[in-house]
Amino acid sequence: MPPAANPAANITYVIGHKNPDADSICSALAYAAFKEARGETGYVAARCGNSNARIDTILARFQQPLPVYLSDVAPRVRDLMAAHVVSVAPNATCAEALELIDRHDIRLLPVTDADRHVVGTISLPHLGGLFIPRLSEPRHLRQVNSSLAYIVRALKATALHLIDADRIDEYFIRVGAMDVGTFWKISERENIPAGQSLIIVGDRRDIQARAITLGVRALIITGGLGVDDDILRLATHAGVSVISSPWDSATTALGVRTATTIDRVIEKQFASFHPDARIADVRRKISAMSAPAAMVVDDDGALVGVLSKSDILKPVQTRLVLVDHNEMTQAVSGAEDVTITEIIDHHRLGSLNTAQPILFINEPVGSTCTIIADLFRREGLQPSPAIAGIMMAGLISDTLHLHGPTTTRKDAILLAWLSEIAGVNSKQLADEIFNSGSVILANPPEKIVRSDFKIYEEEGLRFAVSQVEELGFGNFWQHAKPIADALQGLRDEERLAFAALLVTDINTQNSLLLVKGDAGFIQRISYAHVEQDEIFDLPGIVSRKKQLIPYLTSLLKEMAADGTAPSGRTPAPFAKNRK
Ligand SMILES: [Mn+2]
Repeated sequence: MPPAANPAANITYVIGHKNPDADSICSALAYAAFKEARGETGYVAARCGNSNARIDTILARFQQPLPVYLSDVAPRVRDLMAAHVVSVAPNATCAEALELIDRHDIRLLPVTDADRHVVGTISLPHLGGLFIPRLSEPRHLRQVNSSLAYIVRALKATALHLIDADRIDEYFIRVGAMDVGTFWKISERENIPAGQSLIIVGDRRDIQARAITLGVRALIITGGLGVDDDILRLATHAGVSVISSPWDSATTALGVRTATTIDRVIEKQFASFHPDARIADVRRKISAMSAPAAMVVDDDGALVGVLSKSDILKPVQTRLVLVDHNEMTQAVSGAEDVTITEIIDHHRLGSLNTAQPILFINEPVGSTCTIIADLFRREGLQPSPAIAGIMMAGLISDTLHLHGPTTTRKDAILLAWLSEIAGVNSKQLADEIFNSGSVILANPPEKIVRSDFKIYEEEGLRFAVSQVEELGFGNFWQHAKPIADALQGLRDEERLAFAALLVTDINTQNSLLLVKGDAGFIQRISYAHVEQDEIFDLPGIVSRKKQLIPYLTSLLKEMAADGTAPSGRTPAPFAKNRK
């Protein structure tokens, strides 16, 4: 079967992390533009989460589209199955099934009804059972389930006289090659009634006449011979059908048997999968099957493809470039099952591993957009003013307009370079970006704690740190209680050792940290409590990545060393099915 055309075959998605922030979206757009500028085709900017007010403001400012949304990139049955499959009707003959199997080199032929519903399957081994003689059952060997019309078609014969041509019945073949006397005795011994007998006979007037007198169902005259007019008249008068086969008697006998309808050899037990099922989920089932392939059936029960054992070994077509992250916990769902071709990032190294060597650029600068701007500049390529503006926005957003602690000299140099190309003043753009709406005012608490949320793994524990940037802490204090409840909900839902929310004041460059989780862990936090035991004052802390995560990690390491580590709620799901 020819491989199915895959619509995404030549596409590589450039995609940021879950719960995308401005840098994630902007770097995806910028890197896709960089690839295009280099003359590399097929790179498409993508995202795996919703936009927010800040991202909307930036995209509108530079008239860029929101990247394509991908919820899950895990390869599906539909990506690897053979579509456009040949199938056969349940009332087809073995000759027709065999011809399809032969012509299309099929190992498993689906049998479908008029609505494309799968009735069963046919394979060469199933058909073989019908044709390989079992001498202990001679009666069975003579049996043909067919109609005279099918027999004429299978033999490419000439119908000289047909009665009830389309009636499907159980017939028994006899070759009339022996004495007229003994000829019928065997049929009587095997209890085969005349009305179900098909007599294959050559140029033997005596047997032809005798068979007609007995009232057989049909005479099949072999060797392409005609039949005498008086015999034909006799047959017509007796209601016996007469067919002229172009083949000799032995070949005709075999040919008649291929006119048997397939209904007895249809294998009714077959595996079927939905086209949207993940390959990872069907892999074990399909390798354990004895059949060479499974049917792919849609919601209406109609056949849409066939997935064979060899299909699941085909290389997966989906390719990803990860920007602004390198940890699988933050990547789009299913990323572990597809090919990652490049990673461009400015975060700590996580636990990702790949099957092939890849281009991996990791640089401790303020934003991923900084790295991409640097790539443009080093290769002597000039981004369009809009893309330069997009990179400025990612850079400004991640570095708090060069005020954040992750800011490097390189960020400042490239922001100036981009500003020139975009024709945009960076201070003005920063004001537009940071005034583009308070996340706390614009969203319900459940969305606030998830708007920029990342899961980490350390010392075998999963935890999450979310961040919101605000102008002042006023909005936060007004909604602190419901936000704390939502954070508790997030911790329970994601089964985390703890969940934290870093609320950063862009004006003063200070943060508050709200924590829900293990009490022993919360007691370890050495910053001053502001309220209760869960809100801490973090003066001068604005970077989750560079300041907060290393601090939280050091606490977890201390606790592990003391043997007081909080109990991990559940192992990370991605860790167990690593290839
Ligand atoms: Mn970033």
